[in-house]
Amino acid sequence: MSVIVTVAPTGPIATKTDNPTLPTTPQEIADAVADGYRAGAAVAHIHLRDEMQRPTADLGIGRRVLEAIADQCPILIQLSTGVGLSVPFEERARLVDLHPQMATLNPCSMSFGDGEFLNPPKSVERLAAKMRDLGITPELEIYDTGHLDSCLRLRDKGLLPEQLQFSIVLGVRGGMAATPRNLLNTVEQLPDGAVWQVIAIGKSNLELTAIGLALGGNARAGLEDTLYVEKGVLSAGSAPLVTRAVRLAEGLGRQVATVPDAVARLGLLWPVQTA
Ligand code: KMH
Ligand code: ZN
Repeated sequence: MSVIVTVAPTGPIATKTDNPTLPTTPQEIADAVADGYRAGAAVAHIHLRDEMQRPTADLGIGRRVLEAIADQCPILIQLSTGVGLSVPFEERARLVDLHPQMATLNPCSMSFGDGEFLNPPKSVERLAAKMRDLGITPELEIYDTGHLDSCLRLRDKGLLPEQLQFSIVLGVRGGMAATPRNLLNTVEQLPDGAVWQVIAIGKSNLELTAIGLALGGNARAGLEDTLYVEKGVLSAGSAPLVTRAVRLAEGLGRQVATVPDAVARLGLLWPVQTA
């Protein structure tokens, strides 16, 4: 089974002070995505920043980022509706009006580091229904086992597509710790046929990405999840992290998915652009 690699160049938290190569302007984000695409990524997970580097759900900035990416490469777009802890849910949810092929769906509220990540049940249901109606594939973010149960309830209500796609998020303070045991425990509970990847935050990023690949999962790579390419060495952008994930996959005898491969595996409803 091929490996879908997702590049995640900019998360909600780090700034250029943490890593000067973190992209924050639309052009910088697009350039980082294009570098990730050339290194082997088929999907781009996108967070937006305003001119002060703050997370934003501004539709104008979103449009500029998507246009700048499309100018450079045909990578599949997955917009984060997680956006950042400071942005209210309804603003975050409006991002799907930009019609990405995919968007994240965070099923539950939780503590997140020192803050709170608010995803009220009825609002999550409304967003899932809107994504279903727009043909946008949700990536379901699982930070703890109860989150998987919540997703399965959404499925049972007819709010999710047949092909389920999960991210198992490990290492957020407030969610599961980044341990092999937590990863395995979650993988074992996923429904048959689900597509999944590991999002390993922080210093266990490499090890848990490798274990996820060995277990048959996909991989996510980029400065959103770790700022370092090896212990004590800041990564010069996200491409070295994508290259590292590609090497891991190939070392395990797994091929890296192209954009059309990823469209087929993820059951996406949108046509593929060709370069
Ligand atoms: N930032 C990660 C902890 C999202 O953007 O909606 C999880 C994530 C989810 O990437
Ligand atoms: Zn994200």
